[in-house]
Amino acid sequence: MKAYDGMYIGGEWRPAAGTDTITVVNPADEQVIATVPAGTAEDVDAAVRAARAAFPAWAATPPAERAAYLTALRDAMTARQDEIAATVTAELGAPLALSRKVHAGAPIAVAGSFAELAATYAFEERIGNSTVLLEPVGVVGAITPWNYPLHQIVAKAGPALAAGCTIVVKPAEDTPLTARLFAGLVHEVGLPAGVFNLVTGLGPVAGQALAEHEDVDLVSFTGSTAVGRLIGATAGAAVKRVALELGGKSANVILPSADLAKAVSVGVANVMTNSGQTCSAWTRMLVHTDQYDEAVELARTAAAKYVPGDPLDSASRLGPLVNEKQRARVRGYIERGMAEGAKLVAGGPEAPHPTGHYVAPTVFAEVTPGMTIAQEEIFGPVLSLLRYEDEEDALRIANGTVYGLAGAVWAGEESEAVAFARRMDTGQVDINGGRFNPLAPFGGYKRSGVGRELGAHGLAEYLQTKSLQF
Ligand code: TXE
Repeated sequence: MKAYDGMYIGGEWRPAAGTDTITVVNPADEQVIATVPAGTAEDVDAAVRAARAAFPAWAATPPAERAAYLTALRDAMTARQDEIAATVTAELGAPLALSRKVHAGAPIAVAGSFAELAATYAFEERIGNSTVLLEPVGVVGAITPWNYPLHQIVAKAGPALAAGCTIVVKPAEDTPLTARLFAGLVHEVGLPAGVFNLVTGLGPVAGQALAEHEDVDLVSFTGSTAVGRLIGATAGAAVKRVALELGGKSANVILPSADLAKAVSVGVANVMTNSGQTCSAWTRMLVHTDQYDEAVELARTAAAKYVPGDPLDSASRLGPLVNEKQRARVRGYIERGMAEGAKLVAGGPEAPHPTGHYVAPTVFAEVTPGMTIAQEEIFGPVLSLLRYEDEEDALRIANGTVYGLAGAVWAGEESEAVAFARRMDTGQVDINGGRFNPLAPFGGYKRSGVGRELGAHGLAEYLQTKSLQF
């Protein structure tokens, strides 16, 4: 157990204003691994002041120099990839190989992509008789969740720094250690004091103080729809910019011409990865009625490979959920699915281990579009298979939730899948598997959110325009 001190504010680790702490628990064995300070409105105010003071000079720093800092950050994360992975595994419970490849690997790619964008983006353009300047919005307040602890921070800090904004990050209570590690790297690469600040703390205290702070120009939030609504309302009342990345209930549409075995096995892997704690997870698998029974069998077999176990054991493919609250929530959804008449074909609500917040890989068949498990975000290793009669039916089901974050389409010919994807009400669709592209915009249609992250579209969220007519 280690008791960490301080908040990273104005380029140094400063003592917290209060004495309260947050306890960090390893979800695999439920042991306390650390405490960090629980920041207050006073800490948030100090961090916002530091960010404000640093803003003019950082905004005036040539983009190529800002790019060089981002490259240095990418290199520092690459050099510390194993330490990042171990930290994420300790506080989130993700299997170590996943932590290394995705939890550390994705932010490395994202930092690199924003370095490239900072160096090449047209921060000034001539349109007719106007010169349009794209200027940084100012001080950013970033509130991040625990599901991808480092990626969520870099997906906000990357574009903020590339744009010339300064930033205050309030990371999730469950995963502050990864955030502190990142702040250490920011210090190591010598980013000017106040450009990046970190305040650990509780959502309704430090998070709310940051969202409400009058000197924050843009609030960028990723998390639950309930908190997103609050933050959106606060930002709206203050007439300030806001970006919200909320939940999802993405459809994985397997058209009859697809390679069914591949589509099902990749689809199951997509849902089980990170124990289902992924907002873009393809949690609804849509299969043609003629292939449905075969798909259910394939899904059952594929899910059996995700044996829950110690994330430090290289044989484990499914770690625990982040905390007891999430496990209770997921088990509640599984019970609800059973009560509403879905057919449990794998897993279930029973805990597979006496300690650790584990949930068995769970597959439901005979799920109908109106069931709770087909409409609400579960955020656990739970897959629902739905049946469709024809393509129009599949489209209706795919588009039939309040969410629209991601999705997948599989078909024999790519063009057939692309034609279907064009009709989906969602922000991102993977065709026949897809591949992570850090330059592609990520974000939601409908109630999945407001704004985009990643790539040039993500960068644009952190910029405001000024036009000069001459
Ligand atoms: O989220 P919260 P929770 C979904 C997912 C999950 C559910 C609940 O369905 O099961 O949300 O997760 C901060 N003012 N997602 O309870 O509370 C909080 O400290 C300001 C989807 O963990 O929204 C943390 O930093 N901030 C998702 C962040 O908000 C507040 C990722 C997210 O926590 C606050 C995570 C307040 N009043 C959960 N209350 C995704 N889209 O990827 C909390 N916070």
